[in-house]
Amino acid sequence: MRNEVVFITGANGEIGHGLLEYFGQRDDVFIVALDIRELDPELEKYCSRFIQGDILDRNLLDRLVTEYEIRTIYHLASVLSTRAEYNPEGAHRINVEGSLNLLRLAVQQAEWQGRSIKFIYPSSIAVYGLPDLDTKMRSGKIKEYEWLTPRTMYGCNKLYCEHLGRYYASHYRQLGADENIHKIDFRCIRLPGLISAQTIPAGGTSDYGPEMLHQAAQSLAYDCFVRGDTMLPFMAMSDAVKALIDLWSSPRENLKKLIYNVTSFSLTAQEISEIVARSFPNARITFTPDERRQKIVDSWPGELDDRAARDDWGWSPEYDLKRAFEDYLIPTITKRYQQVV
Ligand code: AKB
Repeated sequence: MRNEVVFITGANGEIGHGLLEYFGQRDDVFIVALDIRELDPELEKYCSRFIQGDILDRNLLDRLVTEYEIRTIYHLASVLSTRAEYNPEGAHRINVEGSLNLLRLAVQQAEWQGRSIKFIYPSSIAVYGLPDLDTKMRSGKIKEYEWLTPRTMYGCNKLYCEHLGRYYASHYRQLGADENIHKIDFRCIRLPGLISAQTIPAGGTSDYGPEMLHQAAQSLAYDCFVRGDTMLPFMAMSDAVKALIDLWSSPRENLKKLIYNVTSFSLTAQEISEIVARSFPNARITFTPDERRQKIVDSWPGELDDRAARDDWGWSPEYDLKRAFEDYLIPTITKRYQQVV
């Protein structure tokens, strides 16, 4: 009998670190991990196998079918919002064609195994596109079906991949001869900005939150690229991992939706800087808004409505604002840079 394999793309990324650590502690789940970059040596012990490779390489993905019984795919690999704007077509290839390749792998696995495969997809607040700041300020908590008019390539890609997931879950090959085809068990969360104590993000537009914190912890100056009054929803990285695990383990019959908002706390860039300055007295934080990146965050919701996730699968973050900074981020980051020095 082959072991249950969880296949994780983008394994070396920020969320990948947390997920690998979680599954690595379990002895009933084997991880096959993929990333375009080398894997952080710290993570190697958690993987049955690591493959350095490209999600656009269909031959590589095809070979997996003969080797593993993949029950779950966590498709984390993507090009984030700021980076994607410098090469929109390249980002589209990775974010959309790459996702399609993974959905195709899920279908192949489902056919071989005669059952449906869980496909866990982290989407983003970038799928939303509020038309102006005034609307953002007036709109309050945004629900899953509101303002789906993204202004970034990354947001368009995430939204489209949500639709692809819905298609593979409900309508795949709907005119084909085989009506009993195993559909994909697609499960998606829309994540807010994430703040990790262990890793530093790259290429996103909500990055000012974690950047401020990590720079201050190293006594380095930070010039924030958005206005102080910019409000976004955020979440501690460990809660993002928790959400991805909780959604994975939830019985399918409890899930009334395919796509759920999840959030923890909302605060302004100024509020983050004040918390950071209180914890790191050497912090030097200034604000020089970059008008174009500002427009991107102004189009993202200030707050998310995650009632559906709470009702359907019991979503509840472990870290509210106070706990996130006081119990997790500040102590862990402090320790991290003390060790480096
Ligand atoms: C980004 O800033 O692109 C990401 C996101 C909000 O999905 N962190």
